[in-house]
Amino acid sequence: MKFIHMADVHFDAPFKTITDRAELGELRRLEQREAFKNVIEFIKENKVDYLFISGDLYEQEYIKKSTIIYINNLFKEIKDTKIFITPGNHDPYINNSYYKLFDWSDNVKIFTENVEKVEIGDICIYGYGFNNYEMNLNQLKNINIDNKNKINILITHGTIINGNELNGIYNPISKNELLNKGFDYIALGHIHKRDEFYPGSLISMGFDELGEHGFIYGEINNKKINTKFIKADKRELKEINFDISNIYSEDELIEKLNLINTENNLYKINLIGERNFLINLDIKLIKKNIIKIKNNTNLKIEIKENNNTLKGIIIKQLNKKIENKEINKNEYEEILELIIKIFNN
Ligand SMILES: [Mn+2]
Repeated sequence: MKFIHMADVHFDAPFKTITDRAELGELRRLEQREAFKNVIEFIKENKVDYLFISGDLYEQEYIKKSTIIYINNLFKEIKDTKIFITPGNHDPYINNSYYKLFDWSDNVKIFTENVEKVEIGDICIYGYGFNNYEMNLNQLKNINIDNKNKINILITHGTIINGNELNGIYNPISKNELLNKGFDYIALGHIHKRDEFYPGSLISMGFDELGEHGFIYGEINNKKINTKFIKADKRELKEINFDISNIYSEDELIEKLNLINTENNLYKINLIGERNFLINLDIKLIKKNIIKIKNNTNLKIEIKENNNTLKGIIIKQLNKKIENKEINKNEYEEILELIIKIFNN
């Protein structure tokens, strides 16, 4: 049998913190649809039997009914694929959830907080999901695999805990207990970075999710499992440091930033080093693949300028003010920056 394990699509997420560019949220939501359609196309081409969606398919707070219709129409296009969805902390199974209210395609099974087992031939699929935005019920303890000769699969959304204390509000799951149950495949969601239980978010949601994003494709033959990662997000988010110590004006900085080879990826630039000028960048003047700029530079402090020029005298006065704690570091830097700006022009 062939399956796909995906999670954390977060349909209709606003992508507010990812960027300084207002229009990028909309663009990224279109790319989210494109990545999801890539999964559907992959399923059609490879005649995949099962699609496991391990929570956070959409964001309850922002999801539009039109998006639910869009998702469901794609599910209808893969009628021979059995789809299992477990609600997560962003799309919990609550009273006004579309999971409850919407008339989903016949090939879709949505789990609730109660552990359920669905048996199809020699395959047993166990699943449960969030009943609210927070959940700590340890439903896993209620699961006992009754037939180890079958292919036993678990689908849920939660946090793997290495120790014994099951603290936390996002369905903490003991790793030991999980491994001792004896599942053949464990399909989790929640952690957006891919690892042994998690496929990672389908597309990157922010600069804490660098690298490739997509889904897991698996084949099970005679209880032997082979899985591989398939990329679905055409872009990667990347973050680089950019030293501006040898740059002397904002125009020059813009020119140099626009020379960075971003290819098709999206960049966050951390400006570092000592600045020689006031930075007040207009992101519209910078190439569109640079979507966030963080100013981590330090003001070049010309404390040595202690001579009897007008500039030297003013800086000397200012240095006294910070020594006497009449001004704080931020005020000091602000004033110093202004002095430098006036004298350098
Ligand atoms: Mn998530």
